[in-house]
This record gives sequence, structure tokens and C-alpha cells, in this order.
Amino acid sequence: MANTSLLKLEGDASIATASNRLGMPRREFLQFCATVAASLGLPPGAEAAVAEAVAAKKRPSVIWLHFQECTGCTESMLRAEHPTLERLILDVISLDYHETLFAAAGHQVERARKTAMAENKGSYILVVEGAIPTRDGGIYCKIGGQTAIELTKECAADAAAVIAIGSCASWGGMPSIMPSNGAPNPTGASGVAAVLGKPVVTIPGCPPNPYNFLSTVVHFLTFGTLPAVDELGRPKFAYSRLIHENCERRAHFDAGRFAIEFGDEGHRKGYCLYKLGCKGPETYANCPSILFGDAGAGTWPVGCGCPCIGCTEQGVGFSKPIHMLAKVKNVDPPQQYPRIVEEKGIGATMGSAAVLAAVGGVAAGGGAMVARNLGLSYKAEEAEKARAASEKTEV
Ligand code: FSX
Ligand code: SF4
Ligand code: F3S
Repeated sequence: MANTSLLKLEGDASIATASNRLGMPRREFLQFCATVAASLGLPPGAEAAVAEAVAAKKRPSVIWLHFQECTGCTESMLRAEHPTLERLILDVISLDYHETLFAAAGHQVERARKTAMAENKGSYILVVEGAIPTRDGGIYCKIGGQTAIELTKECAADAAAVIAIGSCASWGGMPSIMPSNGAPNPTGASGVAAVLGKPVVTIPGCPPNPYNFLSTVVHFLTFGTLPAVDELGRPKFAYSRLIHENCERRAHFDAGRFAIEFGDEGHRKGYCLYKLGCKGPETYANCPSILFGDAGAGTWPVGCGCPCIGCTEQGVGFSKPIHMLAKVKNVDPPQQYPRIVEEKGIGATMGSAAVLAAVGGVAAGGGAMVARNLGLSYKAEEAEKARAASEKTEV
């Protein structure tokens, strides 16, 4: 049966613009929205709302601060493909202050920040990347003569939303554990919430998955609110499932097949990395579902043979030694087994599946997995059609 709500959007100019922007044919874009809406169990007609929400272009002003960090958060954003995140980011938001990406420097950029804040008072989004040193009056990180503490407070005062991107900004991350003469955290590196004294949305990960950030922003654009978060400020659509639940090596864990040393037979065969210190069983994140960089199957730490270090989990990442065994928090069977008929990793749009899942308001980390499989179904169907057509031509 034809989907009337999507048919109405067939000639919609904003949908055409959005599909161009996302680098996918309009039909594919609409099909994609429909499968995501279906995967979320949304009522009939919701797929059109999802498509329209993604197509809408409101461009809120974004002020992006950098403190104690390696700039990996920004770097990971600029390495995404399908659709290129740079394009998406610059289409969806107006990036009015970003120290790494600005060509200008000095007073000129500080003026740009003040102007953007004044012109968008109460409506801009503040993004903080990096930890904030709080020891000794915050003297360990200063920009334009102001400490990171002062800058964060000043920029947060009139922001509509504050997002801490990366583990450093979420709770202090790597800078908060660097030992100095045996004493950890020499600069008092802290997260944004601790400095502001109020909860903020956190997108932890070192680096975080860029689609989780983008999904959060798109949710804000669509509903005017930030997505539902857990007690650590992490959006539930991305951080409500343990890595261990959706890990492709989980069957090996369940069967007791483990790599014991790097490079041993078990490691080469892709067995479970638990005994090499994988922290997937106590780390909440959607890494195995949406992967990184849209580079295909296996592009996430465990997929590459590296145990998860728990970089999204305060108290695990950078705190618990890699050789220590993880606390197995959940021994239930995984919620989402990959489908067996499709080749994993051929989907070009699984990252945008996460964005759409967030728009749909999904509160379960499995949403991206379902959407990915549905996206792959579409690709598989198209490949099948192309194969059938070429067979016909040959006859
Ligand atoms: Fe680096 Fe960001 Fe790690 Fe921190 O990501 S990738 S050290 S979380 O703040 O730049
Ligand atoms: Fe995957 Fe690690 Fe769990 Fe093994 S312990 S199944 S490698 S997440
Ligand atoms: Fe970090 Fe583990 Fe994901 S190390 S990127 S949470 S797989």
C-alpha cells in the first residue's frame, strides 16, 4: 500500500534540499525516514514528521569552547562521511565561534564570540570541549586573559542549552587522571556540570561519536528541548545499552571463546577480548551499533581487535587499568542480533540513522541498530533490483 504521508512530501522542496544536503536520493531519504519511524514504533504519519524535522533548517548559533583536551572531539567530527559531517554541521548550525576552525585569531575572534552571544542572547548553544582546570584559581588554562572557569560561566549564562562534548568536558576525562608525583589530577581538571553547579548534557567518549552530538543538536532543533538523559547527563538514545549487549563478539563471550594474548590464535580468530581487559561489559555507549567514520564493518575499537577501555564511562575509562577484568553488569542475551541475510557494514547511512533515531525520540540504544538493519535492508533490496535488471539485459 502506498504511504500517503510520504507521497505528500514527494514534491516538497525542503525535502529535496535536505536529501541533497545529506547526499542521498530523495526516495532513499524518504524511505529511510519511514523505516526509522517504523523501527521506533511511531504512529502512522510520523515518518513524514521525521522527514520534515530533519529537512527543516533553523541554524542556531553555536559557541564552541576548547580547554584541556587533544581536540580529538573536533577531529572526529571532521572525519565522518555519508553525509559528510562538516556539511551537516555547517548546514544545521551556525558555528559562530570555534577556536580550532577559525582562520582569524586574537581580539578578532574574541569579538566574534561576544557579538554572537549578544546577537543570540538566550538562544545559542554552548558546546564545551575539554576539561576545565579548577585548581589554583583556574590559572592552568586561559584564553584571551580569561580562565576556562570564567569563560564557561560567562558563555553559559545566556545559552539556551549547554552540551559538554567528550569525556574531558563531561567529567574531566584524561586530564583529570594524569598523575603528578603520585598525585592524580594536578590541575583539578573538572567537567562542565561540576563547574556550573548544574546538570548539562554530556556526550562522553574519547573521542565521542560525532553522530551522537549531531543527534542531540537535531533533537534540540526539532523539539526545542534536549533529549532525555541518564543520571550522568548522557542522552539515553545513545548511552542506554552496554557495549557488551550489541558487540559482534558477544557470541564468543557466551561460548567461552577468548583471546588470551594479543596476536594469539583467539585474537586472530576474532574471539572475545574480555580477558584482554575489554570494558564493554561495564560501559554504556552505542559504538558497536553506529561504528565510527562510516568506514564500514568493524570500524570501532573492539571491531579492530582492541579491547574497549570504557572511554565513555566515568570511573572506568582512564581510571581502571586495561589489564583489569571488567565487572560484568549484565549477562542477559544481547537485545539485537545482526540479521544474517545482510552483509554488515554496507549501509551508507547508519550514522544518519542515529540522528533520525534521536529525532524520533527513541530512548533505547538499540534504535540505531534496528535502523541500521533497516537501512541495510533498503540497500540490499536496491542491490537485488540492480542485479535482476542486469540479468534481464543480458538475456
Ligand atoms: Fe581529546 Fe576532546 Fe578525548 Fe578529551 O575528545 S579525544 S582528550 S575526550 O576533549 O579532544
Ligand atoms: Fe565484546 Fe568486550 Fe563483551 Fe567480549 S567483553 S563480547 S569483546 S564487549
Ligand atoms: Fe570508547 Fe569503548 Fe567505544 S573505548 S569508543 S567506549 S568501544
